[in-house]
Amino acid sequence: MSFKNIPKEFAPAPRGITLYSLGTSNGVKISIALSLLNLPYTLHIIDISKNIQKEPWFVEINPNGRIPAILDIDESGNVTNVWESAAILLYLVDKYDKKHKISFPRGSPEYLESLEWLIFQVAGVGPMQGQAGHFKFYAPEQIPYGVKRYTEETRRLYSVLEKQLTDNGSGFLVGDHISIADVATVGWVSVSYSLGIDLAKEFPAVHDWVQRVIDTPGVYEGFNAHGTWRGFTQGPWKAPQTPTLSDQK
Ligand SMILES: N[C@@H](CCC(=O)N[C@@H](CS)C(=O)NCC(=O)O)C(=O)O
Repeated sequence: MSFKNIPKEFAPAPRGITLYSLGTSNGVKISIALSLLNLPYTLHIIDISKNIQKEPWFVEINPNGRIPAILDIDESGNVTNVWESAAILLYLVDKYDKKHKISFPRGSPEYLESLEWLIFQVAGVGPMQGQAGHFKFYAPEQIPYGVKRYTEETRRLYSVLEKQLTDNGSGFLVGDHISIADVATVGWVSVSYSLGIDLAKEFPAVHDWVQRVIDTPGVYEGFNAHGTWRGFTQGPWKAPQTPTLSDQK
């Protein structure tokens, strides 16, 4: 693919990673991972309310016409195009996380576990919570059954997270440190207040985990890369008390 049709204002940087995204629960996954890995990147905000993601040039980058997507251009000008948030996270750690800061070595039990929780997010938490939000806020007619079904299914999935966090005991979903499993999930769980889910009361381990992930240096910046994350302005989350990446610079 030549990507010749990309409009000038959305042109990728000549070298390195260009991220096409927005501050949504799927969008922040990638900016958080890039921030945790301390990788420089060029960001193009895609305004999905204007359907930029459905324009032909964007559909060449993501055939599904959704954010996020990346282009990564190497020294020789070879372009790697990745779309679907979990595929992007896996690509980033495979290529740039040699020290396993947010991943685990291939072949280890934690590697497999992190895949399981990553896929649990993209196949479970994201779609179910997304539908709950759709029925509650965007459906042209109010269908109480739809709101109830998807909100209750979101709660059920959170109970699975609650058990995993309690059983794992490290404070993170997998192994002894933050990983792409946490990164993929936190953007969704951190806005669950809008569905009327009271994490502190209903899922205390999940509640504490969200704040712990936010407090991990780099995460706060990643959340805010596209503008202040609504979880910080409307939700119960606090800016980290511990030094953040930008404080350290
Ligand atoms: N499974 C996809 C979901 C991506 C997705 O649903 N993105 C939303 C924003 S959070 C989007 O682009 N919506 C606009 C649209 O559907 O046209 C992923 O994980 O990357």
